[in-house]
Amino acid sequence: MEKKVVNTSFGEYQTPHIDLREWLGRIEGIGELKTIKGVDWNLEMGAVAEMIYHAKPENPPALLFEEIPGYPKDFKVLSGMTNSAGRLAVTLGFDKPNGAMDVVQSYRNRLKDFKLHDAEHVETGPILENIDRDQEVDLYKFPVPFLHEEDGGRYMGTGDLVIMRDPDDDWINLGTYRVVIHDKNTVGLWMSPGKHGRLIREKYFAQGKPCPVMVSVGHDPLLFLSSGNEVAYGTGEFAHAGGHRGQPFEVIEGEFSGLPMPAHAEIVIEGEIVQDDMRNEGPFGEWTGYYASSVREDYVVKVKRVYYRNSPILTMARPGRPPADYTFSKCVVKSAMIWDQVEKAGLPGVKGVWSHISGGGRLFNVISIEQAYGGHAKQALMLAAGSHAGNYLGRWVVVVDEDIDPSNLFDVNWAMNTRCDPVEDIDILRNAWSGALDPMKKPGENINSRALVDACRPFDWKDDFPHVAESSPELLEKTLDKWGHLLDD
Ligand SMILES: Cc1cc2nc3c(=O)[nH]c(=O)nc-3n(C[C@H](O)[C@H](O)[C@H](O)COP(=O)(O)O)c2cc1C
Ligand SMILES: [Mn+2]
Repeated sequence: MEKKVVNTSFGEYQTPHIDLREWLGRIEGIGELKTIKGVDWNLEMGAVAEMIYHAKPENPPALLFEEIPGYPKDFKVLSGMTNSAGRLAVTLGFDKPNGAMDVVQSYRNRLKDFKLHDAEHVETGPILENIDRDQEVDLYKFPVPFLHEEDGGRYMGTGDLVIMRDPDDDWINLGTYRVVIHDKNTVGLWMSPGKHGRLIREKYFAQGKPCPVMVSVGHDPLLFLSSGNEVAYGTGEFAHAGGHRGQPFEVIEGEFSGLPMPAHAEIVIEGEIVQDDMRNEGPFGEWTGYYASSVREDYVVKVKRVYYRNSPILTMARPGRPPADYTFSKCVVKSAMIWDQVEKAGLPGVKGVWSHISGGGRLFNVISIEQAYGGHAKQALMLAAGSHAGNYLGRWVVVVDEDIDPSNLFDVNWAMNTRCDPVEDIDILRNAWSGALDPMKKPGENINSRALVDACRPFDWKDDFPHVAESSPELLEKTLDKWGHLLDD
């Protein structure tokens, strides 16, 4: 791989990082890795992650669980990979940020002129260090966590990459979809209607064929960022993550399916989804903060191969009542993607986008604009709600003026309280894309409604709108100069 030296404000790196292990060294270097020994896979790991991510929503470390009881000493689990502004910046190769909006800006700037890098096929790599075939497959050899008390099983795939090939157009999709262990060589894979993996599975099934699939459950977090967020249909997420990396990811073809796996992944399972075996899947504590999808029958994957590195690291993302161990990073990437998509759809004057953590990066999205014409605010609402990144399982979209920081919930709420006339300024969209995880939906219902909230000053009399009762920047500066010391104690 080409090595180039890049100076970032973190220091000098040989970038990009080659794999999860090199990346772990870097985040340890910025003081954001916490190693914890002796935590049990059975509920403890999930509860410890919840405890830390709830207690320290600002800048929590990544958690590396080591010496997990009942497992080989060198098998590890990693939680909260990208869940801070600093770790996101290291992962994506940005300068040291001043908070979340800085990372949103950098990500969105990169997307303006983004070049995809298709994966490069290689013959060998560390993922081939160990291969279990057919009858040798035993998924219980890994310290897979049982995450929440009411879960229907041990979820091996949470911070995962589900890898599939479109049988018609031959592109490779990655999606992050939950994977539960049913028995030593069978897993359940839940993909919500409309997700690319599910559309692909339906194509194989329509042809009467099983659907080949691979799941990486330990890998470079850069891949997770592309896999777990909405990249356009037909654009391969390997190529998308390679675009961020500035060079291709190396992939190796699997023995069973020929699908590509990251050459530097930690653990990859390979097999096929079959039509003639259905088993109970769920419930699972989810990102909305509820056990929202009930137990139902779903298709399963028959696992034929397991590839893993020596001393493997399983990557975990534990959804649950927010904030969870991945929600911050989801919100950053989501905000930047919505910003990029509304701009590419022609919206001018966007000052910021923030997808709030309380909504899991989907349910409460705010866009701020500098209004330039009547209807501009409504256009912003419709595009933010309709963009591919902002569409699935949304609820509230709010547009605010440029003086409101969309990530500051207090100020957004103040704008809603003072610049919005509900009868005029709230529109309801019906029959929008939702899914089983929506706690407001009955089983089987996959659509919901949206509120589009215009919390901007009314454009037609914006200049006559009451002035904000706060000191002018000049008076504020003078006051700070003379009296700022009063803030010191
Ligand atoms: C940690 C995490 C877990 C997720 N779990 C699921 C899941 O179980 N099923 C699902 O349909 N989407 C899930 N998603 C959302 C999808 O990964 C996301 O919508 C992504 O865009 C799917 O890829 P696709 O656009 O190629 O379908 C999850 C996302 C994250 C970040
Ligand atoms: Mn996709």
